[in-house]
Amino acid sequence: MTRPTLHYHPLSSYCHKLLIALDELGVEVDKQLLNLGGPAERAAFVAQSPMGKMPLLVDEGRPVLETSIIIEHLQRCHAPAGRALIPADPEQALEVRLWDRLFDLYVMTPMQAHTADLLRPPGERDPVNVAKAREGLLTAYAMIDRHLEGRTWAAGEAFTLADCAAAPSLFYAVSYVPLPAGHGRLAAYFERLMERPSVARTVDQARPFFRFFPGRAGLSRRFYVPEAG
Ligand SMILES: N[C@@H](CCC(=O)N[C@@H](CS)C(=O)NCC(=O)O)C(=O)O
Repeated sequence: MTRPTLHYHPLSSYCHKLLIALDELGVEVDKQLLNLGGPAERAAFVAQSPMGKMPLLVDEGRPVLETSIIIEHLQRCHAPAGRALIPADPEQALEVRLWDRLFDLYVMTPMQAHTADLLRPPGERDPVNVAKAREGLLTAYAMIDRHLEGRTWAAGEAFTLADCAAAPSLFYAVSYVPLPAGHGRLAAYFERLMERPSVARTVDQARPFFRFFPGRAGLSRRFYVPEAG
């Protein structure tokens, strides 16, 4: 079986979700850094990922899209026996998929809205949309903090797909909207995520690129130290 190829960027939050999963599953891929600034590379990429979204996995010549689907595919077709991020039990699997969706939709999406706003020219910023994204994040933080009562990881005692989604979404989200006081369970969960070796390695591979992250001013100094001058 040939190794799949991963088209990615070291800074991208959804690519982080997949890098964490690859590490947890013990699956090797050939990594290709995407440079979407080049028209030829962009055209080749969009031919396989029509919405222009990364990461893209190509397995045996077939594009596999959407991080949650890619991770499930890797678990099914490439992970060694005993390595899993989606449990076999259907009820537990539903809980994992639910929290994967909640992190993608209600943490990642408003986090990305903050980034998108910063990428606009100053005259075209949309403070109403940013305020809405901020409110959305605060609502999500409260929901997650309540849910974590009695849980180590997002779906219970095992690290799963849901935690792969949680780590990068929260990592970047708190650079825009810090965790409010009073969300002790969420704050402790965030620290557990950052200490997880697969997550720490994913953050490490991004460190040289954080100076290009539009929200870098909000990143904790333990992850990014602004250059002097
Ligand atoms: N639902 C997609 C989201 C992927 C996504 O939003 N990727 C971002 C990078 S973090 C992207 O490709 N953005 C480029 C663009 O929107 O032009 C997934 O799970 O793979």
